[in-house]
Amino acid sequence: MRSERSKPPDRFTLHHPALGGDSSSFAADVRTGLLKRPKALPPKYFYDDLGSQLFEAICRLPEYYLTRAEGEILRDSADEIVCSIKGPVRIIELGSGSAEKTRFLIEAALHHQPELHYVPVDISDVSLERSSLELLHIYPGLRITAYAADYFSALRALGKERITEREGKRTIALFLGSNIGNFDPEESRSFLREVRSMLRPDDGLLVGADLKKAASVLVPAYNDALGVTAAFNRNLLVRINRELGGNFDVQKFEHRVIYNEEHGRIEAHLASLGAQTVTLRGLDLEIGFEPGETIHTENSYKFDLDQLSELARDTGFSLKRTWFDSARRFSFNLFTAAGLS
Ligand code: AVJ
Repeated sequence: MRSERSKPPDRFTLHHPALGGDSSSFAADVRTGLLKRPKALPPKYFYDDLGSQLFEAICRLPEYYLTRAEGEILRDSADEIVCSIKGPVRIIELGSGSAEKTRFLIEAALHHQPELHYVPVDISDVSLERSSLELLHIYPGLRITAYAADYFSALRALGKERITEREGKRTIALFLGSNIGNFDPEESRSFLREVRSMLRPDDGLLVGADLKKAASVLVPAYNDALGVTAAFNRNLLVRINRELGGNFDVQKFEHRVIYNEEHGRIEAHLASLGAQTVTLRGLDLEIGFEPGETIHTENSYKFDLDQLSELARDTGFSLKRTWFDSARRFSFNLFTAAGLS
């Protein structure tokens, strides 16, 4: 007799832990950000449905080396990475996006165990649903519990569910794609401490981090010739228009990118072409722009190995091992949870 595996829908659960709070926090964050001097908006709001798809297009651009470098590491080392955590595992992924590269790790885990519980977290529920159904279709041994939320709401929900204490398995948490680059040094510390508090000693956290390199390589990666990254950045204004009743003239804002050497980060801005006033009906707000005035929309920090091991040490982990692509552009860092003292 053939044993029947359950069909995808039975193996898939989607949670919305932050539901209700979501659109109101977008409104509040946009108000706060546009009243700041200099003006600034949080990058997590890039990822509406179109924004998520534009980001996937960015990952295919010739200038955006990060995705290919990361793919190279995973292709070569997924097995080694999974094997450095002993015993059967579950995989939690923070910011799973299309989860394309995660397949290497899922496959490596399924070489050693018949079934795998995968717990992706992403701010876009459309991406989550799409990628999860695809994965369930490919891997009959997979079960998925997905969380559509920002990182902090999801971590809170995961902590409450005590997911990492169940099934007698170790956890490998994934934070890939240099997503950590969006955080300031203090933010990345509070985030990693939060992750650490959900994990148990000897669990692992795999951190993908882009490495410091020449500005002549970094800047084009964030200011590509086709203008896809420019569209990704300006789509934030399109989203504000749609969801908050704004009247931004998107053509009157230009995508600007600099490498800030002092902070070791790429910065993205939207610069106002001329003096203009924008109305946000949903916020009952009018915002003036001077010619050339900017909205700071994103930081992408670049790392060296000292910073990464310091980051691990500061947050209850130790940096156990680092993998590189052949050109040493990108790094995969295995943080293991140290015992809490
Ligand atoms: C998704 C945060 C890793 O900073 O490289 C890509 C986002 N922004 N191009 C990055 C991004 C512009 C990306 N991360």
